[in-house]
Amino acid sequence: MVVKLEALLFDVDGTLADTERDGHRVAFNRAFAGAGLDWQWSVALYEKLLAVTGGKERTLYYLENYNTEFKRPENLEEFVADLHKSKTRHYTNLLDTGAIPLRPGVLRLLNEAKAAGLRLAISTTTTPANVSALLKNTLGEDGESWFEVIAAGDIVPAKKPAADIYNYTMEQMNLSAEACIAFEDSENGIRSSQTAKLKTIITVNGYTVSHDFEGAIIVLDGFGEPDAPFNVLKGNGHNKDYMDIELVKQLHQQS
Ligand code: XBP
Ligand code: MG
Repeated sequence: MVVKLEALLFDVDGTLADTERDGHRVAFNRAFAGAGLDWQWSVALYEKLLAVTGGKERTLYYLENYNTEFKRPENLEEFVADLHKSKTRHYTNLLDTGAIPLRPGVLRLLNEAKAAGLRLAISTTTTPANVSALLKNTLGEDGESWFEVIAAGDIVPAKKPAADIYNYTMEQMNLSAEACIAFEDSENGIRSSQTAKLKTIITVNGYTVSHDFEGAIIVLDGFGEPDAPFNVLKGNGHNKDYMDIELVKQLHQQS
């Protein structure tokens, strides 16, 4: 017997909002320029860098693989941490201008979930300040209160694809994986949610469309809206045109 669905666990970057190309990437470049560095992360290079989650981890990965010429300061970790603090300021400032909206269908789905009495949480590798800024600028000043748990960033030692952030979220909510469903957009994301034994709904974006989503219960090109249907890339859409709570429940019941 399938356990009743109690909670929806959301990834942020790429899932709730398309933040990477025009948000995080731009903020990294502004931080680099501000620090007098000539590093430029193009749209194409950033796709490769997204192999690693976490901004500090991604910067180190860049230096190790794409900028080996750079003369590293002795205190590299501290240098990267300072750079990343500046990146976070640029990113949250960018969000404060309203530059990044929620993906179509997200607001409707969150409202439906609340009305249906489902519990909501966030499980992300991004920095907590980034989540606050996104939720405030899209849902309103009380945006964070829509979510019972906001698990983010360095709160767990190992970022996605490790399962830690999802396990942490479920522990906080005192829920088993069977009672939850995860929403993700990337391969690192689904590896994390699947290792935590969560059924996972995927909505892809430009950066993740060719990722491997083996084991996802469904892969969609978006959440869809009544006047803008989604396309099912893999799985059974149960004759629906857009993601609503009925479909979420149907997908959760699927074995
Ligand atoms: C998101 C990330 C984050 C952001 C940047 O991955 O990898 O690193 O790109 O955020 P996911 P920070 O959507 O799988 O959680 O710079 O704050 O780390
Ligand atoms: Mg993501």
